[in-house]
Amino acid sequence: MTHPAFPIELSPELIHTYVQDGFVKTENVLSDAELRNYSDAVDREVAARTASDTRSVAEKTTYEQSFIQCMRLWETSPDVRPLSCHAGLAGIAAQLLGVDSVRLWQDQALYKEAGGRETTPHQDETFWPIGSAPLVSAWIPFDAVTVGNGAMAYVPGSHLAGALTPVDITHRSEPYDILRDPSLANRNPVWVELDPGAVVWHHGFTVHQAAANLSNSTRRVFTVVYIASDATRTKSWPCYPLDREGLAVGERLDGEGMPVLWPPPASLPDTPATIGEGTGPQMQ
Ligand SMILES: O=C(O)CCC(=O)C(=O)O
Repeated sequence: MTHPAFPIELSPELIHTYVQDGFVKTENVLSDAELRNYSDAVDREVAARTASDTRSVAEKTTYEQSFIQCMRLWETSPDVRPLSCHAGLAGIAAQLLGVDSVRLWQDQALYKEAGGRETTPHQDETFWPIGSAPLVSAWIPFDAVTVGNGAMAYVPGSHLAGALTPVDITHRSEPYDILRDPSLANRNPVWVELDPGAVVWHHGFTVHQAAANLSNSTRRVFTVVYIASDATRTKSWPCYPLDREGLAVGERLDGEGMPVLWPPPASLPDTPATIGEGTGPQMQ
């Protein structure tokens, strides 16, 4: 089988860093023009979806104080779709996961408002009924991020521990203190500051958190989560993207809400016929 050339080819050293640490930074992935176009498009979509919410940060729930979360923007915004389906990003995801093909698991805006609280340390993949399928997140800031305005921190090698106790990042119940999990052997999270255009990638089981936003402006971040195309549903518990496609336990992830993004499709995927509940805040 022949594969298309990757638009952005990673060095073996970068891939090794990801395999070893469970996270890696890639510089200069998006040009200034792309950042401008995509951030304008995401800003517009977030503004449209949150127009009726006039609450201050202090009036929001603990979860909402971490970020404004809008999901599946590619489904409602043709202007965001080229970012969610970006061949360069999807090709990087395939290289990091070491697979021939990846599909979209989800995209979302995570806008941490000025004064927003930290994001509680957690693992992502324990939230979803997909077992330990190869899964990687691209965390794409539109502006420079520092520890002072909401940068992420990752526990190196924590992905190798596999699924730990899920953390209730909504704070509806007391969240598990995952940083104290014995399998992490008191390893400390490493903060990653980024220039615009850079992207940081993390494995589905990497323990990560984000700092509070102590600055005067919103930390604007977009994330795209990729999963190996042959992943299957492993549990029956409710999960919007899988339930929408009517997928039973054991079935392969497939359907118009989870398009294959690498190898790149001939044209951008169409808007799914069913855009329903899944666009607002959810555990991520
Ligand atoms: O941006 C944040 O505050 C948290 C992001 C996160 O947890 C993720 O992308 O998995």
